[in-house]
Amino acid sequence: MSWCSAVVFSAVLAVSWGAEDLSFPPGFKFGAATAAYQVEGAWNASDKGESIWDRFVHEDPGRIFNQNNGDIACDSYNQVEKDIEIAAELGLHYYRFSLAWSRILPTGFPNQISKEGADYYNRLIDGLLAKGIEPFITLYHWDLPQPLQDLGGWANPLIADWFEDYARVVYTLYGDRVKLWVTLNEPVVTCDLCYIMGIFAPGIVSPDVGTYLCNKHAMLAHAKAWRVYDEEFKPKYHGRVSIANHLLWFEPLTEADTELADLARQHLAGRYCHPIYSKEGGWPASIEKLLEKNSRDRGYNRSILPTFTQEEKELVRGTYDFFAFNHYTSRKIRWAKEGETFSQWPLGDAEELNGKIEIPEHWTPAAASWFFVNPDGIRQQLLWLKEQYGDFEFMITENGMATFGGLEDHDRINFYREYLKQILIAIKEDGLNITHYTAWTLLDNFEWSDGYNVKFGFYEVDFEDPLRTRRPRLSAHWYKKVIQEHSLDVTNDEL
Ligand code: PNW
Repeated sequence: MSWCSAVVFSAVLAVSWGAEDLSFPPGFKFGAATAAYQVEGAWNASDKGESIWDRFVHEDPGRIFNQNNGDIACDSYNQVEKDIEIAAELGLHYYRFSLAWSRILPTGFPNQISKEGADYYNRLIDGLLAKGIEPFITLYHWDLPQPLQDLGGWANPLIADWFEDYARVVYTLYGDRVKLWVTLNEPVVTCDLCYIMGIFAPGIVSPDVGTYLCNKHAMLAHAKAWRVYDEEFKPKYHGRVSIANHLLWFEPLTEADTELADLARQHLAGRYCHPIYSKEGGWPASIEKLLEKNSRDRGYNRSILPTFTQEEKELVRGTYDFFAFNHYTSRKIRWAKEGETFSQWPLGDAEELNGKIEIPEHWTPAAASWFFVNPDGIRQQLLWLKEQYGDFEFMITENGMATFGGLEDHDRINFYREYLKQILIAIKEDGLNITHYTAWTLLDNFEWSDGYNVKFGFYEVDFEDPLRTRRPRLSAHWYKKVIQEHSLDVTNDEL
C-alpha cells in the first residue's frame, strides 16, 4: 500500500471503529516462530541422524548463497537458554518451533529414540513454561530424515505411516506440556517448490509426477498424525492440532483474469486446504479437471494428480482443530499471451494454469526475491478462506519481513504495523475469529537458499562470532511494546 493510500485507509478505519481503537481483543495472543534446521545447528551432535537438508548443503555447497549451511546456524542446540531469554524479553505469549525428526529418531523410524535429542526439546519446553511462554510445536519443517528420503521420501505413500509413527513418539514425549501443534509446515514448499524448482532439499526435479504425489501423501500424513492425537492423546491432554499451509494471495491483474486468479488460489491454497477444510473433502474440482486435461495433453495415461479413494477422502476431511496459515506476500496474475515463456511456480508464473505473474509498482520489494509488501493481501486471504470453507478459529502461524540487516529496522516495524492493522480490520470489521499472530522470526537464522544473507529476525545474530551473539533490533522493542499494550497504538520517542 502506498503511503498516500495508507493515510486514506487509516482515516476510513478511524471513522468506522474509532480513531484510537488499535487494540487487540482480550485473549488475542502474540508469538514468534523458528524452525529446527534454521536455528539449531549441531547437525551431528550425539546420535542425531542425517536429514535431507544436511545432505543437500554438504553434497553441493554451491546450492546455497555464499556456500552457507545450517551446521552451526544460531547454535540454538547449545544455547537454548539464550533463545528462551530473548523470547521472554519480548514478552511472547507463545513460541512456535519445530522438532528435527532425525534428532529424536536418528533412523527416521521409532525403533531408536535418541535420549539426548529428546532431552534437548524437554529443556526448551520446560524453560519456556518456566517463563510463562506457551510452547507451540511444528512436527515437520522440511528436514526429513535422509534414510526416509532414500526410500522415496514424500513420493512414497508409506510416508503417511512413518509420519504417524513419529508423531506418536513426539506426542508421548511432550504431550503432557504442549497443547498447540501443527503437523506440517507449508507442504506446498515441500512438494511444489522442491519438486518443480529443485532448489530446496532433496533437490529432486519431478514437476509433473513428484509434485502431486507429494501433495497427496502430505495430506494423508497430516491426517494420520492428526487422528493419532485425536484418538490417543486428546482425551487426556486436551491439546489441539492443525497444519500450517503457506498461502500466497492472488489477485486478477484485470477483470478478464478473475477466473484465472481463482484457479491460482485453488492451485496454491486449495490443493492443500480443500481436502482438509471443505465440507466435501478431496481436491478442488477446478484443479482436478484442469490437471486431468493437462495430463492427457502431455501424454500421460492417468491424471498426474493422484485420486483420493473415498476412504482416503474421509480420512483427511475434517482433520483440524483450528485453521493455521503462514502468509507473507501477494501476486497479480493474468492470462499468458501466445508464445510467452514462464518462470517457475510457485515463486514465479503459474505455467500449469497458463498464468503470468505481475507485480504492481506500489508493492515495495523486500530483501527476498519473491517478496513484495501488500498488507491488504492478508485480509483478502482471510476473507477468501471464510468464503470458501466457512468460519474457523484462525491462527496466523507466520508473517514477517525480509531485510539485508541493520539494527534500525523501521521498514520491518512498518511492515508489521500495516499487516497487523489489516488483521485488526479483519477482526473488528469483518468479524473473523483470529486468535494468534506469529511473527517470523525471533532471531536471524538460516534462510534456506538465501543462507544468512536475508534476515527476518527481531534479534540480529552475528554469524561471524562463535558465540552467535543476539542483539535486539528496533523492531524487537516495538513488538515488545505491542504485546505489553495489547495494541498497535505504541508510538513513543524511543521508536
Ligand atoms: C517460510 N513463497 O517459507 C518458511 O516457513 C520459513 O522457514 C522461512 O524462513 C520463511 O517463510 C521466510 O522465507 C516461505 O513462496 C516459502 O512466497 C515460500 C514462500 C514464502 C515463505
